[in-house]
Amino acid sequence: MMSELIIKLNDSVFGDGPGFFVERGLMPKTTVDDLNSYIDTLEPSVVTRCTKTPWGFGNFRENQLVLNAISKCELITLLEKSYSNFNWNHIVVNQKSAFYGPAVEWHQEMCNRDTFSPGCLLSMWSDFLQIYIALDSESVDNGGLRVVPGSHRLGYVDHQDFLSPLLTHKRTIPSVVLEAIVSECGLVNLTLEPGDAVVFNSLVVHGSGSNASNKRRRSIVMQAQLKESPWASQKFEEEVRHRKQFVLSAMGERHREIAGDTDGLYRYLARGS
Ligand SMILES: O=C(O)CCC(=O)C(=O)O
Repeated sequence: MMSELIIKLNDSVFGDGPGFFVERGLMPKTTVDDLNSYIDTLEPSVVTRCTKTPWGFGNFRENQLVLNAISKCELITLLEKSYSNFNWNHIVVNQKSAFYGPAVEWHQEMCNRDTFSPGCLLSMWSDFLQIYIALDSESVDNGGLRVVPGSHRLGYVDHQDFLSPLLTHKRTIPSVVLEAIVSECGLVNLTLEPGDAVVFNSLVVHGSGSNASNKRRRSIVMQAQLKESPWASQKFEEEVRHRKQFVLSAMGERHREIAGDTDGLYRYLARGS
């Protein structure tokens, strides 16, 4: 099993393969059920704007109950044993609530390297591993994860600053770049059952659509740090400043548009104008 996993990681994830693999039933069904029941009791830490539907529940990397649940996943315990400096950078739950779950922008994980590992170089992309575990059934209909196979072979691609539907700073791949990448690599709409996992590298392009269906899409999104890397505090401070400043300036721009044109904005919708 150990050698099988290492082969899969070396070939499919870090080598010339698709950059990801799907591990069916990684988390046992009873563990998924227990985890869902636990999350149901939590107050969300992030909700969608206006509709106030839950989106996030904070970082669980020090939550013993969640750590126990993920320790039930054989592949994860094997990973922890295989890498001497194995660590979780983040373990979060993304919940796309029925009807109002927001889309996730198209990106490569490395675009946010100065948040999760400030100062690390792009050449260190294989020091990180993404693990995504579905806690609900998901497909493209309820905003399931979509990946661009083999996109890591293109290296790091252009990203632009982006204001997410939750009004947070994100980075996303410009549409012309994305079109070129997808026409070269294709696009996979994953269909996952609760407990199925997707293991992918930090350069694979991925994103997901909004959830307008009546089915919740909840998942665990984890990032493993496989090797130790130095923490550049100044880079981190700059990153935080940049991310805050972008949101303030994008919202300020919108504020000024509205303040300068209150009537015009609605007049074209009004009868008789
Ligand atoms: O929740 C999603 O659809 C995207 C998750 C994601 O960006 C990730 O797993 O790294």
